[in-house]
Amino acid sequence: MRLKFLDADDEREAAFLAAAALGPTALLVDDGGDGQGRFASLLADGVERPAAEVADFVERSLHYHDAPLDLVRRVLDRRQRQPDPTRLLTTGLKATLKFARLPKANRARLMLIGPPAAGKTTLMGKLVARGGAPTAHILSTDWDRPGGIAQLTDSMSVLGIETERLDLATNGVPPISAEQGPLLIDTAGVDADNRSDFVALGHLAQALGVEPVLVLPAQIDADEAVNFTKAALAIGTKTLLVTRLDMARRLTGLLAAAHAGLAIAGGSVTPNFAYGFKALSPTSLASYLLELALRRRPSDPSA
Ligand SMILES: Nc1nc2c(ncn2[C@@H]2O[C@H](COP(=O)(O)OP(=O)(O)OP(=O)(O)O)[C@@H](O)[C@H]2O)c(=O)[nH]1
Ligand SMILES: [Mg+2]
Repeated sequence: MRLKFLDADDEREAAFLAAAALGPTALLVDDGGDGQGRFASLLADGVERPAAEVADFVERSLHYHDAPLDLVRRVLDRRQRQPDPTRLLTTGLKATLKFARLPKANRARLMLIGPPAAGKTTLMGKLVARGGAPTAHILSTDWDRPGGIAQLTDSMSVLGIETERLDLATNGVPPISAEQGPLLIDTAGVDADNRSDFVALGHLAQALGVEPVLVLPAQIDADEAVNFTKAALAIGTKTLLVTRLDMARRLTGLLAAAHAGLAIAGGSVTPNFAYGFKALSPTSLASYLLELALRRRPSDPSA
């Protein structure tokens, strides 16, 4: 038996870390052709499985997440070379999707954009709380909607940070240089079909010298995710953050958005304001995808 110690602030974070670090704990074996599959032999360290069995498990897992077919095909192209599911999926994801790292906390100049209730404001707190960085400048465009900025100011004031209003309608934006510390901007939710809102955010990001980052909730469906991705790419967004990873049973939207061109940087795994941001690498994402597929419930139509 192997023991691994993980450092987490709550159970949601611990559950995510365990799934992302350990990967699938069982192997799906032949089900006698009834299409249901069943779990049997535990994956023992160092035990190699036939390539076809490994590929079958990875393929079923990707279909469980409704992964784009092109992604499934390209992952499975590597089937002969990888002895276990996590490695096959990791190398496949690495070759097929883009991954990125957020800039270090003390150098971050980011603007979070995305659909209403994506988790942008909650993520602001997680980013501010990263790694003992100098106090960030916090701006928000979400101040004319009842309660919009209040959620941010209340939480930021607990961290001793003042939130400034940013008016999207005016052309003048406060110049905040890199020497003045990190700069994080929260924005009001946008509709992917309303491209002028996206364009306005793009201009603002350029004027302030910040990188727009698309925030999507993990439960978003593939079509919506691709719509948002296209609108975000059109204003120069390169990076994707995914929230509510602790609540999603399938990562359909994440895979669709990444397949459409955004680089996966990480996600959020708790509703807590001050912690629970996790970077996602090909390995941790592969482990998490396989683990979720294994956890599927018998009531799932595709189980
Ligand atoms: N379980 C869980 N809940 C989350 C996570 N991130 C955000 N939430 C919850 O999702 C809801 C929406 O979060 P907000 O941060 O207000 O989302 P927003 O994008 O700022 O929303 P608008 O400003 O209204 O567009 C809140 O109830 C959060 O507590 C997460 O990672 N896990
Ligand atoms: Mg908000």
